[in-house]
Amino acid sequence: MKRDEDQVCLALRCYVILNVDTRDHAAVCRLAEQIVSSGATMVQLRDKHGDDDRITSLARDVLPICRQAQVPLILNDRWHLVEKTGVDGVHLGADDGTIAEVRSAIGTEAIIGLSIDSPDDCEVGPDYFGLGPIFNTDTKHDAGPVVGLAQLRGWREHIPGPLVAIGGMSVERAPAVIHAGADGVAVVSAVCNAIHPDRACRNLRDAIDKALGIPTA
Ligand code: TZP
Ligand code: MG
Repeated sequence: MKRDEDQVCLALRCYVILNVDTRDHAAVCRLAEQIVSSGATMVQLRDKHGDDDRITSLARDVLPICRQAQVPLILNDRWHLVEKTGVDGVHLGADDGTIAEVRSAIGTEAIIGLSIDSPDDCEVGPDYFGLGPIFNTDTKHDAGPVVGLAQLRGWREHIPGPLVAIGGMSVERAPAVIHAGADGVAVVSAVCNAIHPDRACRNLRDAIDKALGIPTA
């Protein structure tokens, strides 16, 4: 995928984060298959506790699944594994290295996302920003204060680039989040913990595309 803004915005629409800590290898691959064939536009592998070998081995098996569906695959935090695994990019937090350092290590073609709590955290250089938690979440225990829809709307014009909103996302909430200015929705539990992740993902994608006024593929 090219790193131009329009392409990144399209890829951010239905961004599914696979928390891999709680799933075995085969379950992660199964879930990846389900979501990329049900409308996910970007996939992230997130593992806060596992070692590099595990994420490397997962990335190598999930990458062909994503490639076949033409869905970019992003690693959370571990930018030092981007080149080794061949994934499309990395999502960084405030403590994960500077954008310049990461860019020079992973090259000009890789996608870099940056988590922000507010427009004050924006830096020059990421391909997209991730703002949250927009709503309460049980998934990230150290998440900052809830942003809410009103602040999202007010802050949008002060965030200089593609924006994905995260935290407590659901099919019911997604339209309001898009109307408040986000280019897409990043989600963990509403898709991955659903009884039918494929249906949950498809419904979410449809709601997002409808709110964006894009005919669903
Ligand atoms: N960053 C801010 S909130 C969050 C992350 C990783 C967790 C989102 O998970 P959920 O289950 O979609 O609320
Ligand atoms: Mg991080």
